[in-house]
Amino acid sequence: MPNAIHLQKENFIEIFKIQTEALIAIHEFLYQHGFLQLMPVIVSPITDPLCHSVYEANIEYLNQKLQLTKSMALHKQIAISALDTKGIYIVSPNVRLEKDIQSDNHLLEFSQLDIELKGASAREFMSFMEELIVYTFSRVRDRCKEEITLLRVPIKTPKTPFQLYSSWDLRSEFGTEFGFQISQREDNLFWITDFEREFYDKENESRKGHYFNYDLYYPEGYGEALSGGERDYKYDVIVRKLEERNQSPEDFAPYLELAKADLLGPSAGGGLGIERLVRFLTKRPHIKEITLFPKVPGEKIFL
Ligand code: ASN
Repeated sequence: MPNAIHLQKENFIEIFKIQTEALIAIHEFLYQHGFLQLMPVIVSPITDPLCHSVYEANIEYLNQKLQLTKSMALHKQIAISALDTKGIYIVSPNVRLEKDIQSDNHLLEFSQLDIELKGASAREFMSFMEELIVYTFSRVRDRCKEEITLLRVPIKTPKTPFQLYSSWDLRSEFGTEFGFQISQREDNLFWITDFEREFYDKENESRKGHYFNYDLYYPEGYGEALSGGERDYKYDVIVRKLEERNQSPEDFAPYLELAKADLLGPSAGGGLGIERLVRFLTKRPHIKEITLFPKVPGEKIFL
């Protein structure tokens, strides 16, 4: 009965205590910085197109096609543009029906801490996240002493500023699996910048094909922690980038309507995977070890 055995595994209490303290620390930090928390969007006519293909997760309501949220990237850009506030965040459930990923770091259903900072540059967002990570790690270390001892997972405070790498340099050094390779080599969190991906990440106007975006990585082989970017928000630029990616403007009609009415503005943001954060803090070999109801790509779902 392997399914039942999963629920009886030891250490869930320590893992969830660490998760609880990490989330409290994140809320504290964002509250101290004047951020507002919004509630998640679960279904909408639009969602993040992602930069890799997954099975569609759609439902229909009154003849309208609605998609389950893959990430709130578009909604949080719309929200920060609509609200007169410096920053927003959401603890947001995402569904991504992965096709053929072989990975210890992916779940079909997970939560991310989505953050968006009004008028920020990529660099400003990255520094802000470094502070948030250091605050969270230190609080968890102070408040979870017993759990850390029991799990034998000492928590080091990361050194800032985190090292910066360009995806172009790493690709030529390590090949396409560069993220995983370099994560194994490093011993502190680090950034990889400048990926060619979703249309909403801001392109460098003076260096076509280069982007003001970033992924945050954990060291010791734990892989990707966050992905995000500064945003493009001008209607003509967005339409051109959709065309370049062979994506249909109709699939993003309400978003384009807002862009056309000049209701999108400059911002930068990102999504930090909660399960990945807890996995790194508790040093579990597989991400499924930190959830009671895991949905692992390629495996039948029990609960
Ligand atoms: N790319 C999204 C963002 O920029 C996050 C994600 O998970 N796709 O916030």
